[in-house]
Amino acid sequence: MSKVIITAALTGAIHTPSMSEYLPFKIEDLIEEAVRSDNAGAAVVHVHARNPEDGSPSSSGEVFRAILSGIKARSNVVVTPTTGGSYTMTPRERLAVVSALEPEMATFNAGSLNFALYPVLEKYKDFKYDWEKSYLQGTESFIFSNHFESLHIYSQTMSETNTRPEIEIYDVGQVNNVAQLVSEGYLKKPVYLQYVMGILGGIPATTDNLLYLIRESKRLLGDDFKWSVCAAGRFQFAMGVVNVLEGGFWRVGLEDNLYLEKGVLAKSSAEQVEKAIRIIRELGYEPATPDEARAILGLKGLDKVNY
Ligand code: KMH
Ligand code: ZN
Repeated sequence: MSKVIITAALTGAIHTPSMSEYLPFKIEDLIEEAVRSDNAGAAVVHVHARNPEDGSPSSSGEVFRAILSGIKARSNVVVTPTTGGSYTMTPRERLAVVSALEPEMATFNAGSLNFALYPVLEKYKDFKYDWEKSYLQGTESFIFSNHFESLHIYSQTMSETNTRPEIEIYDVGQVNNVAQLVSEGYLKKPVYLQYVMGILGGIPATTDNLLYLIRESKRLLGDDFKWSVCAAGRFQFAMGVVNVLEGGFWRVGLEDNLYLEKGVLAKSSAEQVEKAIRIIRELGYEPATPDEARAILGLKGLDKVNY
């Protein structure tokens, strides 16, 4: 039975510090979190940069370099920095990490959508930092822009740096965007997709929708692609199990879900990695090691990065 690639998404740009004391944003905490997730069995860690002072989303090349080189010094895990960044960044600012650090893999958001976080303000009232509330409220008028011109630039840049695009799919039409980019020669098969489910503005996290995404991907792209799923909040574990049973991989981590179980905050992404691996082992699957993930995804190797 093929190995399951488990990804840990450490912090993201969705959750803010006041939502959980365990959400890492300082450089040394992100490095520590990556090592813990590696030790727990993750093959890949997904990294956003945050301002070490106040935890606000950052596109700083220095911060990314400090995080990624700090992880590389202590772990062989595959590191996938974001090109999604946050809505406070321009497309060029979001992409800069790829040209600068030439990572093995980076996210590639395959289309535009509303990306709304403002409803969480019904739950969270008090904030430690003054940027948090306006950041969340600002998503009411946010369109996460990934039009074809930027998709062409992003894919060209990633082929120049031999960085594998981890293609984020938020809704079924974006699978067709990928097919278009393949037909234009901007993306090469076999592609690596990640279905991102349960974002307000994207496809809801249901089993039917996941099976539909897989079926539509096979119809449009053929059978030789690999895929993972990342589902927000309470859907994280249910969608992961379905996806593994369908032959896919699984992303967990505090970027997508702050909880280990109902009402219990996860103390780290590593706790969610451990839980996911307990579950897949009960089902007869084994997690992939970082090097097995490199072989499965055709990554260039940690010795080829620029950090
Ligand atoms: N933020 C997640 C919903 C990215 O960082 O470029 C999807 C993601 C994409 O992680
Ligand atoms: Zn992300």
